[in-house]
Amino acid sequence: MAEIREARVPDIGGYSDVPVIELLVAVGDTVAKDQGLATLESDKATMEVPAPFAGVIRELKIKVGDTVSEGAVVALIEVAGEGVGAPAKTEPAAPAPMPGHKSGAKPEPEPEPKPEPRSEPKAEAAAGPAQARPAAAGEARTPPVAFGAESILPGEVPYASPAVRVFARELGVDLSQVRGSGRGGRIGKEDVQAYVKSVMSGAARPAAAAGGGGLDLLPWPKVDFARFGEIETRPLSRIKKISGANLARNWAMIPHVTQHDEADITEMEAFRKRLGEENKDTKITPLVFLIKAAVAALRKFPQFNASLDESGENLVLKKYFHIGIAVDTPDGLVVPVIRDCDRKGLLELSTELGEISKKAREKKLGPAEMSGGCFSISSLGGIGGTAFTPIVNAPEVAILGVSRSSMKPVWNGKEFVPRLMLPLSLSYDHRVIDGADAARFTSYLAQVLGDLRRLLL
Ligand code: CAO
Repeated sequence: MAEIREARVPDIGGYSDVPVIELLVAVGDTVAKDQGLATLESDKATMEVPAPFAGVIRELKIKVGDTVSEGAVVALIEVAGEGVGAPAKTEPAAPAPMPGHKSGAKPEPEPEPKPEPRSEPKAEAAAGPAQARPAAAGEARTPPVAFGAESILPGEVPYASPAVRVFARELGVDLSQVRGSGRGGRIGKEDVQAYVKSVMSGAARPAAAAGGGGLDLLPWPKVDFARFGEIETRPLSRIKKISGANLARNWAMIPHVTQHDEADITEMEAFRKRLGEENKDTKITPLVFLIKAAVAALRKFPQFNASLDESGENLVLKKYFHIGIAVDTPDGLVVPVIRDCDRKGLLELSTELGEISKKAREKKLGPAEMSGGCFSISSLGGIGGTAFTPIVNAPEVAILGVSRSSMKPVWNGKEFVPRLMLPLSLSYDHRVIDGADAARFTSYLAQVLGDLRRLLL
């Protein structure tokens, strides 16, 4: 006989009486450990209640519209094959408050957008009342936070709940153009829908288009691809949807320039190989050397370790060195952050890099592990290529792209000698960084990578 256990609301950061806005499972569903059971939403944050253990949902103790606090029973879960005949046990979910995103100056990682029933048009489906969604067995719902999810750009932050923000983003609506009908101008889903309807009917044009100062873009081409041959339609992954929206905004709003350079890493590679032989249990790739070199360059050029504040008029300079690493996962790009890289050695960084890459690919990264970055590195060196133009991960002001090193003939003043050259591509926000500074930054990076003793300076 199986055992029935209670799943309770975990520590949700001191919030109480938080409304349930969505049930993510239904009675009879099989859930995996950590799979989301319900979404709670306060004024400031959206949180998901994870299943503390795997099993089958036997009873839901809450419904949409209820308010709950820490310790409230969310569901009774039948845990297969355990504790035959044992009485119902109480087990709070792991203390893993889910990411919310705040409507204030420091947005946090994004919550998972609500899935849409296929038969309905997107706007209607996403706006409809919260409803239980049958969960696929074993579906991992650890909320990945995509590239730039904690971004904040200069300008006013519209007053809207996290769910409304997710809804608006799904529809590509810029909330700053929507008039809120709620108390104090709060924007609700109905306001977003009304805005979309008015734009679709031609009654309103996005302010940016109307004023001529924004992106007055043509509508996306509507093509019946099936007319030209066989096709298959696949929905984008959730990570891709979220990161896509962030990348599109960053690309459109940040005046990007990419500075290309090369570093002679012949000596560095010899050292890396020696280090690898001495530390066979740790995989040491060129990336950790790049992290250390980036820290040295950020120290020397502090305007790169900075963000524009909300007004867009001040630069916030950071005294810490948290480096985001773009990790390619089967579902899309995520950017976990390695903290305090200035205080860590190559071996420690290698271990941490291995751990976060593994966690990223297993969708196990928590929101805290993806926030607070100062500068990002996107390495395609393990794959190939000679250069690329990475997109700045707002509100950071620069990102370093790394391509594959190759042997090249280099003129040493007397003759050509074979040297291992590493291509570097630094994209930067030209509002903050001048081209000359970017060239100094990459030259310095190349110097450090060319002679690691400079890290001691
Ligand atoms: N030149 C030559 N070889 C390189 C290299 C470079 N610049 N960088 C890494 N390599 C080698 C490594 O040494 C390793 O070799 P061995 O297997 O012989 O030891 C191999 O390539 C594979 O490295 P890796 O990719 O597993 O490890 P990494 O530390 O270089 O990178 C990570 C880790 C997580 C960043 C990487 O796996 C990844 O996900 N990269 C993709 C990031 C991405 O998608 N960026 C694009 C974003 S912009 O749209």
